[in-house]
Amino acid sequence: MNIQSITIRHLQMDLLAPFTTSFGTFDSRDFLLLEARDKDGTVGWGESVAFHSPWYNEETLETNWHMLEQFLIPLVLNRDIDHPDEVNDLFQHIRRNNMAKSTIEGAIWDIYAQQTNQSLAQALGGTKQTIDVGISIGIQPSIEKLVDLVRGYVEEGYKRIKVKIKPGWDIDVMRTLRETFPDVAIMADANSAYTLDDIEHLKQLDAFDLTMVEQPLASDDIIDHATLQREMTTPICLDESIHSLEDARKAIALGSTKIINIKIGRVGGLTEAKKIHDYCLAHDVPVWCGGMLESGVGRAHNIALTTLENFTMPGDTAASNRYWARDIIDPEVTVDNGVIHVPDKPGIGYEVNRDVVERYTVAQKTYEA
Ligand code: OSB
Ligand code: MG
Repeated sequence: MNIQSITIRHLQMDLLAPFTTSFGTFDSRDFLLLEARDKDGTVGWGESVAFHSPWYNEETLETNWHMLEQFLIPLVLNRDIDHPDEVNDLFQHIRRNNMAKSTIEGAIWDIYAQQTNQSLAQALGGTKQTIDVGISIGIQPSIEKLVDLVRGYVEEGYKRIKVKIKPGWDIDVMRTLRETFPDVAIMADANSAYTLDDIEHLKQLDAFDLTMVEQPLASDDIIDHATLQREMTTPICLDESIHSLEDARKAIALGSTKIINIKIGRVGGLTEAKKIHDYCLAHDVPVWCGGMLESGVGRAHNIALTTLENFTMPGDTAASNRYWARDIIDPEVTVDNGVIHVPDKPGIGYEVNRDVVERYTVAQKTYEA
């Protein structure tokens, strides 16, 4: 591969319904879409999952654009690259900015898969033809509204229900859900809304047979989570705290996490995501693929990654129509009785619809070799 041009687009897409977490509400999604063109004309796509504001982590759409323009694109343009794993090495001396790195690395994986005539899933070493998916539901105005939503998604076939929690929207909510849906796999995601002072409070969750509780404590913590895990029977799953294989190794060694949520952007790309997957497989730690309210491009990357064997728990990669009136890919992602059929076409396996992309684009810039 030898990348000759890269176009960054800023897209703005309305969400069909607001999505509320313990750190804020999203009404629409602003993100960067990256298009890379190889010297042989092959085009690959990547998506930055950074949000408009630094709520989930320190990156934003603007910091990603800055990192891409000033540092990452110059490292990649006009350089001979044999395998996408090399991109991870090329970026190694730049600290963090993982979502920015992942944007470009994902596009190069897409090109590599097409040029070797494989689906992205195959290129990554994935074997599954279908993947199990769950759904993540934001904080609602009332428990009744939440119960209605959960009922609808259970009827649609989603294999696991994840509910956002925060102080004041937690124990009663989870109790009601468990009583209403005794046999459904249910979990809670706190997005770092608690501290160790809440240990006695959080322990009440143990009564509801939850599959796991995701990131209850600080986004940069792996010590207090180990303390909490010793006190709780519900497995803790880290999301925000894991940025690399090294983080995963340390968190597992400390007993801070029994399950890992892998997000491609948060860990700096597919190569690092696969390393974490492989390490967890060797250490009997199940993983699942998290979501960042992605458009079709990021969603396609998530689907491909989830075909690796240790993704044994349903992820957050729901159908396009759970988020968007019209996704930017053809076909849109559909969920059939809780599973997504993995495309077998070369690359990400979905066609980016340039007319739709155009409609959502508010800014763009091209960088040539
Ligand atoms: O913590 O997993 C999270 C959405 C925005 C920010 C953080 C998270 C989420 C989700 C939604 O849970 C997952 C999705 O449906 O894409
Ligand atoms: Mg999470």
